[in-house]
Amino acid sequence: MPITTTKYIWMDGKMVEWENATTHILTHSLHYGMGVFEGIRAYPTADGVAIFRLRDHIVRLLNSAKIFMMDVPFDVDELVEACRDIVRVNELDDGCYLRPIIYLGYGEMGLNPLPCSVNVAVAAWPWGTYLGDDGVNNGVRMKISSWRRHDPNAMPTAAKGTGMYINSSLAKVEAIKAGYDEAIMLAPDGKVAECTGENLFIIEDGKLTTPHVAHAGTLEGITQNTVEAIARDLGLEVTYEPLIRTDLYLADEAFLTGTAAEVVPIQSVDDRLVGDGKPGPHTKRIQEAYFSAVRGELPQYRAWLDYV
Ligand code: PPE
Repeated sequence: MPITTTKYIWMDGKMVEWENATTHILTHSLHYGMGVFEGIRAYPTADGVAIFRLRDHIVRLLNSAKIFMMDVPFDVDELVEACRDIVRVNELDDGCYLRPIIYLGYGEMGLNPLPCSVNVAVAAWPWGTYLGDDGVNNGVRMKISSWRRHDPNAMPTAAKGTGMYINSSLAKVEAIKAGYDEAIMLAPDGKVAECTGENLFIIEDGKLTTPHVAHAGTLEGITQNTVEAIARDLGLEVTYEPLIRTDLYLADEAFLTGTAAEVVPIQSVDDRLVGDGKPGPHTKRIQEAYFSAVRGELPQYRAWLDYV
């Protein structure tokens, strides 16, 4: 998806003009893929633009860095402030997507990352619906990928590491080339894990089920956690259980969750319609509540908003 440029990008504590926010070709992370990042959204609210679950994202970012043994020269509070600043200076009052990234910089080559400089940047730009407006309204067509999700002992799936997304991109390309919207990846043991950049839920008899990080090597989604809270508040049961592919084919409803994607109904999996192929009633209620919560319209979720 093309990027809409803004004025500034925060780099190592300074506001740098968008076109000057560049790095050297021998930047370590570019060669070996060891970087960590986050995707965060800010939404317009009645009280001004607010960043959704900002602190939770920054904590996950620093946890990812900890897993990779990156010594980050900024703490949670400083990075939270950097995110607020980047929305403010770019006057992104209608909302935006934020992309903090921690990467290993220029000056060292070779596979030992420990001597490398650790650099941090935060960009923000307006970003529309990730899987298209039609997907949000009518659902997306999914294909189970022939690419397995990472084994957590080969790649630490709890970390949102830049190089780990080769796996996601391979699955995404396979799905798109085959005429689908998005891929579902299975864990090495064949259980359902997640999508290329989203977690997923199924609903059966009004009960939600989603795979857990510990049994499927998924990323622990912040949107997944938000939806869990919303669904419980709507009186629905939520469990973290292993799923196999036919659970997806036979579910009453299914949807995926992610910061970029938000809440998107699943229309079909491997050409089997989920339910009647239309967004189901529980999915619609959850999706509506999610869109209201992020926009500050539901007081019970307002503590998740970080007003800029
Ligand atoms: N799994 C993966 C693999 C993943 O990348 C994401 C976020 C999720 C689950 C959902 O996590 P959360 O955003 O906390 O609910 N994917 C980010 C990157 C998307 C991109 O194209 O880049 C995102 O949604 O921002």
